[in-house]
Amino acid sequence: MKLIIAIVQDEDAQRLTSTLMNDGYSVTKLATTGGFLRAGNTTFLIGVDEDRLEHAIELIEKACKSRKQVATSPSPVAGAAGVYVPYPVEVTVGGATIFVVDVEQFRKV
Ligand code: 2BA
Repeated sequence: MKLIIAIVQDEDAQRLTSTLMNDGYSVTKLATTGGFLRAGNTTFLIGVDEDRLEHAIELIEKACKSRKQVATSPSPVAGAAGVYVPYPVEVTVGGATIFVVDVEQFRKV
């Protein structure tokens, strides 16, 4: 068995939940926050048998779009006064960031 950890944008989370549930996957959603943008995103935990792993990843790919987001980041120290000046940074986020890890045991007790 494998555990998929998929970090997706909040905008895609509802659609992805429905898609996965309709195909019989068990899903847990966590409300998470990206370290760079400091904005909310959604992390899915999906336990799958190995023969369904690639199909699950295909569903994630289809449901998650990449988008541009603007973040306000502090610049490095400006001048000798040590003042931080915020400036906008445009980054392309997602579709999805996916980790696949081996599950040593899966038990429901
Ligand atoms: P954030 O950390 O908020 O990052 C949002 C987007 O900002 C990233 O999109 C990337 O395009 C950009 N970005 C991140 N760090 C950057 C940096 N140091 N300099 C310039 N741009 C940077 P994605 O790569 O699609 O990542 C989306 C979210 O997935 C991330 O949100 C984070 O929550 C998670 N993530 C991505 N890679 C990860 C990793 N290796 N480990 C854990 N979480 C990760």
